[in-house]
Amino acid sequence: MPACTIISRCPYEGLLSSKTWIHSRPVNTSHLSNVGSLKFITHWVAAVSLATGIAATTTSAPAAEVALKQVAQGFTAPIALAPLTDGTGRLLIVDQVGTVSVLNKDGSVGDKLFLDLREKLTELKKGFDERGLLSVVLHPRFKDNGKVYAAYSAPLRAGATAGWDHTMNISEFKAHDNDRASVDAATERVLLRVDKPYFNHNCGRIAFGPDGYLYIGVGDGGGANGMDGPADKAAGHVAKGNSQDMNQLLGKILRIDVNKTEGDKAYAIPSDNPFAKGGGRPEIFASGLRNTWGISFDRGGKKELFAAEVGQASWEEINIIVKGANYGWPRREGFVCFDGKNPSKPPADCPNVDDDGKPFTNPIIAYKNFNRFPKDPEARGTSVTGGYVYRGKAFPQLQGKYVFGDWSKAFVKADGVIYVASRPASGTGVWTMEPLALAGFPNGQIGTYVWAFGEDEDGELYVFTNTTNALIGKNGKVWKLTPM
Ligand SMILES: [Ca+2]
Repeated sequence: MPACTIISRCPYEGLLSSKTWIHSRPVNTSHLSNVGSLKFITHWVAAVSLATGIAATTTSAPAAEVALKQVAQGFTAPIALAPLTDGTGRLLIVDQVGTVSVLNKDGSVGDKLFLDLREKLTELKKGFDERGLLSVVLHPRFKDNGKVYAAYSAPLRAGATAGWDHTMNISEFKAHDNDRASVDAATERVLLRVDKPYFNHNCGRIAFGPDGYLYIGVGDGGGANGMDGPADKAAGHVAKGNSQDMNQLLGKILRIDVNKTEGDKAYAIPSDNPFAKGGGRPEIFASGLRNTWGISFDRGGKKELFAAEVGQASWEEINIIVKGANYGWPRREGFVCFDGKNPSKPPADCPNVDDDGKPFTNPIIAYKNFNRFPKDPEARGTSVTGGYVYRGKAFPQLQGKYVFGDWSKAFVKADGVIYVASRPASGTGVWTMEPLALAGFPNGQIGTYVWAFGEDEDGELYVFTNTTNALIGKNGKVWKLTPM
């Protein structure tokens, strides 16, 4: 799920009417469905860089071949995977329309849903929509306690600002004690509610960190440019940009302790959160973010938190999220300045510190977006899709590299790309990126929208695709990066 650059095409900005999106056409991808197993050939034959950035081994072995094997189909918009950590090797597949299915080890999808939240969602559009069920993760001790966490778009709660769009719920559920492969939705305990002024920029990507805390990506409120447009009815942004306002949760990554409660909260604040003792909302872990579509912890190396940051219309970013850091939106985008009132003409100069005097943190990757750079050979896509640092066993040549994607080269055409990024030899600073070359599909282009990535218990990676940009149909598929 996309987003946001996409929003450069939203009605807010008047470039396309909402009707245009709703009727955006599915494209012919029969060439994919007939293949069954797409073959990737990786390009690395030489140095394998570990997360430390140290060149570890050199080999003259032939290029490793990687297949992208279809493991499940029939979804509308698959956007997340969670291993069902009950010892059975089953995988949970999250569909944005509100369902969670069980993928058995033999490749069959169970008839019974793991979780069904369709009745709890705000009404979704039949066209392009960034709302819905956005993430499901299991408690690190799920096998013992059966606890499950979800982020989803609920109807606007009572008491929210009139005219706003919906409320994002972060909720805990419990799986049945006698059947860990099913959850009773009635066990819901809402931990946190975040009201959203617009339908877009929701993030809603959640992950447990190696510290056992729950990390939550919250978008900047939506609309476009980090501000309200002239035609917007409801004031959804503060003047400095929600992402720069430490007294609200929009435009941040949050960190909470779901194992305790504190005061009137249904969770506790980790004592070393940046504002745990004041100065801002205590849930905030990092700020200055727009729409982090994909957050994941590296299970190796320094266990860093990677976040794909969907940009406006010029730059797409990957960030390593550090406690207390401010990533600049909407003052900066990529490595350059940003001005929401004149988004296509970034100022040559702007402060490189936030209102507290803290220097903004640069991304590790920023690539050009076709919307602003349609003919630039350096343009790589329109909306970054976050992935994972590869730590599996199947592909030694991918060890420590960040595998991710771009949703599509164009909004109305299914033309996503899978990329891989490598840490610089110095260990820090700007990473390099290149397409994962695919036999028959040059330059990593797989002819579908790349909605999301997933990782199983072995550290092997999955790609979620769809042939349409809308929440319709059943063409959503799950692919696994598999050796030939
Ligand atoms: Ca940034």
